[in-house]
Amino acid sequence: MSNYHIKQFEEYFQVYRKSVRNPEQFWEEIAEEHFLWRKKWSNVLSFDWETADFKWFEGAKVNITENCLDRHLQTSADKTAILFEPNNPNEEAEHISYKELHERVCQFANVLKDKGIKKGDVVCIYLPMIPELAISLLACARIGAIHSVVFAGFSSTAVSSRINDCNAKMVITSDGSYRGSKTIDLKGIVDEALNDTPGIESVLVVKRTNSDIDMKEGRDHWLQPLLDNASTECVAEVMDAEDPLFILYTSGSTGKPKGMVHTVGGYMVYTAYTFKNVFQYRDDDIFWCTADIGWITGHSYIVYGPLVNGATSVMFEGVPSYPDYGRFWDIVEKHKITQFYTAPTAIRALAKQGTEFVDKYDLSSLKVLGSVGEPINEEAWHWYNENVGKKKSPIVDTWWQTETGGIMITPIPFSTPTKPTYATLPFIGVQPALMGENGEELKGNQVEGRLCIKFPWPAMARTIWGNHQRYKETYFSAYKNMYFTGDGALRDEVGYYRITGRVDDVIIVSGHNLGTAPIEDAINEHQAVSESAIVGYPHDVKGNALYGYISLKDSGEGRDHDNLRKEINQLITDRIGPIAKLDKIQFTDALPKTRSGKIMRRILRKIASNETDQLGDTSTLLNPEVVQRIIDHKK
Ligand code: 6R9
Repeated sequence: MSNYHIKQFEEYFQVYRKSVRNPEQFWEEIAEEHFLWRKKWSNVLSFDWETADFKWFEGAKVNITENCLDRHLQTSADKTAILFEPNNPNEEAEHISYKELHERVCQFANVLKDKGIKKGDVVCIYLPMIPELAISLLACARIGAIHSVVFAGFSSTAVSSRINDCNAKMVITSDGSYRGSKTIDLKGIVDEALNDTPGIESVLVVKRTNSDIDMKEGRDHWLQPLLDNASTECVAEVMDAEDPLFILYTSGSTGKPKGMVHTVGGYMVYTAYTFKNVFQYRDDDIFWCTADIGWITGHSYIVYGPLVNGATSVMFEGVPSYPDYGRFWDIVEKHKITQFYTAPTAIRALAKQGTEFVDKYDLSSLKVLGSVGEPINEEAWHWYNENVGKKKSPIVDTWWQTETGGIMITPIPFSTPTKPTYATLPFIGVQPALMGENGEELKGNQVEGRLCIKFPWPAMARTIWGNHQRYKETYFSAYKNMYFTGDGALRDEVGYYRITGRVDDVIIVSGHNLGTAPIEDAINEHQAVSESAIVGYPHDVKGNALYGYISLKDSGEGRDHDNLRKEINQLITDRIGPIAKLDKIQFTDALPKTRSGKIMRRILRKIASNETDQLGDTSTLLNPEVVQRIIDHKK
């Protein structure tokens, strides 16, 4: 009867058919049987594509932390919920049981309340991958505050713009963070960000690196003494299923990042259900997702999905190359990891080191391998399959997005036959469509088009914080009655999907989405720059690297180009963060433009990728002669 755990390919098809034939009934059954609700819904789903309004489990009352924590106390209080592996391999790993996690979340939640945080307030979290990060998310959720995690590699400008966009009242940060052999001054970055954030009333600071930092009287508070005085019990706030759970920013093709809003009920059901099936999670498994909780992958598959299922979820503070390139495999062996979920960029970086490191460790505990964040190329797929999975562990190439909340296209391990570079088949309840140039749906197999989803699913983002109009325009206006993903995809002869990459101005570098517009805005701030265009080009480790074409005022007469390059990358680091730095910068006197004045990025992309034989007709450009000059001076 229960469709909660799918174990066979046949079963996948059966359940899939059922889920699309009657989605409401399907999701109602899943929701009813496997979650703790304070009150049942009055309506499973209502939606309107025109206004872009979607509601799941309307009328239901729930608190996600009761599903993540309280519910497991009777059956598995002593089971490890979070297994924390510190940056330094000589520092002991920390096993936090469900009971302890429950207490620590409650204490933290009481501290938040004590500092005036109430249901509906937004709390910005800027923390490294330490247990307090997961705990702070749950503490917010406990009292109905909305968390907005900002990846702790973002710059102070990126932090302040996100804080102001969602009007956060509090920041949770740490004195510093460890990343490999480096110590990063997180609190300094926050201090700088807060020069410009009128809404922030208080800052909670976790002690991690014992760095010497400034604490602003009245605003900044060390967390630990507050926790010490807080009760380990905190009644969970009863939330509506459609109340916001969190905001998470993602890059868009235009300037400002989009604060995607996820709500409690649907997100809970979908992340839990995908976690269980996509990773074939069983009770004694030790699940490790290497993402940072600053990204959606960490939200859904380090924190919520695993904890709702009562799983043991590993959190790793460090980097794959420290103290050496064997660190991931050392952790797999040490903690007997059963599911390992990482990004192609990490696989490529490790594969570059040969097999010396990976061969040293016993990886026999592994059962399922996962990949996420960008297309996985054939070579990386085989390296992963042979050297990590020893050709025994299926690779789940999972396609999804911040906006989708959970995994959307993926094999089910031990069921779906995998195929390198293919995300294979839609997950239960997911109805993909490929759209052609003229807005028509491409039916049948062996077609390639723009990937859309033509029926709502429980974990879809409900809006962009403070800008529903932008949500509607970005995702629901390209095609009628469907969600447009921004990705291109093809469907092969058996119906398997392969994601071919972004079709908009978002470039995925090392698995991080970067919008070209904000990078160009940062560059254009430089007083010597007249305009700029950023494109991606293939890179063997990062997937894509960034190539900047920059035209200078006065044609850059008498300028020191090396120095300019440094200044421009520094500006990008300051405005966005080091992940957005350009790999190559070419100065030019002009950029190729259409007659309507649009920069022809398509041509610039071809030049950056050394495909100058495929430029097509450039004669219709406003300034075709510029193209040859750019080719002649290519970096
Ligand atoms: C979960 C996550 C979303 C974009 C998405 C697509 C790319 C993610 C992929 C993949 C090919 C996969 N992407 N998974 N491309 N194969 N398995 O990464 O969310 O950071 O919002 O990025 O990442 O282009 O549109 P997010």
